[in-house]
Amino acid sequence: MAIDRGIQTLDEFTIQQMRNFPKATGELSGLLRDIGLAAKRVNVEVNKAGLVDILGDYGSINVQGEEVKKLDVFANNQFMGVLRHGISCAGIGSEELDDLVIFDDEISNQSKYVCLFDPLDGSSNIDVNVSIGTIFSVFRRVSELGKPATREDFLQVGNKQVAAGYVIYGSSTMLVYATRRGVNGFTLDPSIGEFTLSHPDIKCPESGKIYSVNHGNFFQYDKPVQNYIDACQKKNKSNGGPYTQRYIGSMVSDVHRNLIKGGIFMYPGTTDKPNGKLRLLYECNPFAFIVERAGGIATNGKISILDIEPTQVHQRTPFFIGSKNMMEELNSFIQG
Ligand code: P6P
Repeated sequence: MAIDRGIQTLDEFTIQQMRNFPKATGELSGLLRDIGLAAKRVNVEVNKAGLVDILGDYGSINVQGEEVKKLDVFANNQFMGVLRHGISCAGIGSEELDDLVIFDDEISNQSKYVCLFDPLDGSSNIDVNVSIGTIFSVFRRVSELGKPATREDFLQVGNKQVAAGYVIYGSSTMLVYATRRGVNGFTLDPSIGEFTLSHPDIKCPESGKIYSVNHGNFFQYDKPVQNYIDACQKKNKSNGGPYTQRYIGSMVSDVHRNLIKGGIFMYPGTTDKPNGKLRLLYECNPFAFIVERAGGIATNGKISILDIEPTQVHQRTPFFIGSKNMMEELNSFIQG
């Protein structure tokens, strides 16, 4: 007799996915459940950030040279904590940590995966109540199990990711993650305190009418990028427009909106910062994996983000991501 269990929770969904792979050890499912738990704890603090003294600066500067917000540190510690004490992760890299943290204990050294995090992206928006998010990337280790994880486990090309996802702390709290089997979205149901499947099998619309870029840097962009932005502004009913410009300044929100509605997000290189601002390993790679699994495209303006061979944990890259047809039009401007 079929039992109607109602909407699937994240835990039920990951276990269902594991049942589809009889040889699965359950480590990846367990890792995703650990991330979901940490996200729920962060969500509580983000939702009351205006009420307690968790706002404001932590008084330190991170490796990026940016003021560290107290919530940044709290979020980093939550994700690092659940993974260090879980059974699925051998170590992490994080925007908030100068270098990698190898867990190096008997259980962790047997774990198959490593994770990279931006624990709270867009944290400069915390004090003004704009949506922020967590971004994560998961690799299978290339080093010998039973020994501590190594730098090579983390510096893998993006198309080697086994999973990637993000949490958006917005009007509702959502966790979206991708594996090679597809992209699924879960919305936190406060009545049961569980992420529940709300957006099964997400596909990025092939076309869109939203372009997302910081116009303040326009005159620092390369000419082809300027020409594409100019073309976006000239779209009308006769050539697939009119387009709308939307830029929240919180990448998780901007990319999530485009993933659902269609659109393009750009953080190009500038004359001041030729490699742009966004970090490859824990911002661009995970979103590129997610959006490409959903049918979109992500590049650095020249090659697929997922083909970039990383050399440093915090390296930056120009970033263009979104609907297939919009990315192909951008590429036609860049190719000239
Ligand atoms: P700018 C937030 O600090 C962030 O890393 C991304 O979330 C966001 O897309 C970008 O920076 C915004 O940068 O230079 O346009 O303010």
